[in-house]
Amino acid sequence: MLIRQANDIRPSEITDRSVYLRRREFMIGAAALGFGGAAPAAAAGLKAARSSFSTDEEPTSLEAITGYCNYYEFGTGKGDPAAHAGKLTTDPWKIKVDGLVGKPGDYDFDDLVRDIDLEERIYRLRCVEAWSMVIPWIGVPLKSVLERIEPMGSARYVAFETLHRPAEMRGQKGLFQPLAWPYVEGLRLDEAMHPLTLLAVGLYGEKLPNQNGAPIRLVVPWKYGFKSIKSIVRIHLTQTQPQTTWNIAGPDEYGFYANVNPDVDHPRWSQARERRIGADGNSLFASRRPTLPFNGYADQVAGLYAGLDLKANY
Ligand SMILES: Nc1nc2c(c(=O)[nH]1)N[C@H]1C(S)=C(S)[C@@H](COP(=O)(O)O)O[C@H]1N2
Ligand SMILES: [Mo]
Repeated sequence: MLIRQANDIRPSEITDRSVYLRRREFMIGAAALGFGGAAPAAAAGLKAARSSFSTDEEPTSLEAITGYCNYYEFGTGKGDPAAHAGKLTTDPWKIKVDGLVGKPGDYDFDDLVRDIDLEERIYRLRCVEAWSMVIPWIGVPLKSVLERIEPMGSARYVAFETLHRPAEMRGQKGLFQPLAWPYVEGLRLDEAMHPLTLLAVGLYGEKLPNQNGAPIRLVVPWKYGFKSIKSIVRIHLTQTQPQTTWNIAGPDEYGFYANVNPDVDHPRWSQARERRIGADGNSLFASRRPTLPFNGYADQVAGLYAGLDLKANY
């Protein structure tokens, strides 16, 4: 088993994270003073100022973020993505943009994000399986990419697709397929345009590791993790609500909205509490922290759902 138990994080890793956070602050301070690129420790990484949307909670270790993953294209085990995603070719990487947009096309992924300032966003991530992490993403607001491709007035939803490439994604080979491929997800256009919605290209100051969705993935911090689709190859604007992979797999268990909601239990387990990986212990009896409505982002996003029955629209 490659994955160490979450409760055996070494003190040195905690120090690493504190150093990382101070380094980031130094960089941002330096950038403000006009020394942007001069911060030596940051020279190899992605340059990004930390967004004020960031939480000040302790980030989960890089080791846990990259070692404990859900990415079923590489297998259903938490360690499978770390073990097998290295195989994936992420350069070149094309993204098909189609549907109700003024600027459709097959884009090189860098062209879609070019000249948009990278930001660091430290977000909570709450998986529907009742565990959570804090991840220092680097990315761009999805809104700025959507504006670039010019959604038409008739567009109501944004649909996303992950790569289907069985030759490099071993979870897509063989008789037993846990999900229908390609993995697909979607958002209402207003959710997609919300300032918290991110297209991530990195984490912990470096390019995204393959197991976390290289080269580009969605991050929607107030929704269950499965909405945050990895390794995007298609962005499609539509008038009708798109199908989503986990809803196809279990319509009673996984809705289109999938807003984090401690008051709506999964049919097979409670969503009232969660286990913070690396912080809450790993045993069955370890303490769980309360799950917050909209994963703690209610102030920013609850207004998107005014008048919507959140129990019916889970
Ligand atoms: N293409 C694809 N995207 C995916 C998944 C997946 O299996 N395939 N898993 C989802 C789930 S369930 C979660 S919790 C998050 C996990 O992201 P992380 O492994 O980077 O923490 O990715 C989401 N995006
Ligand atoms: Mo998840």
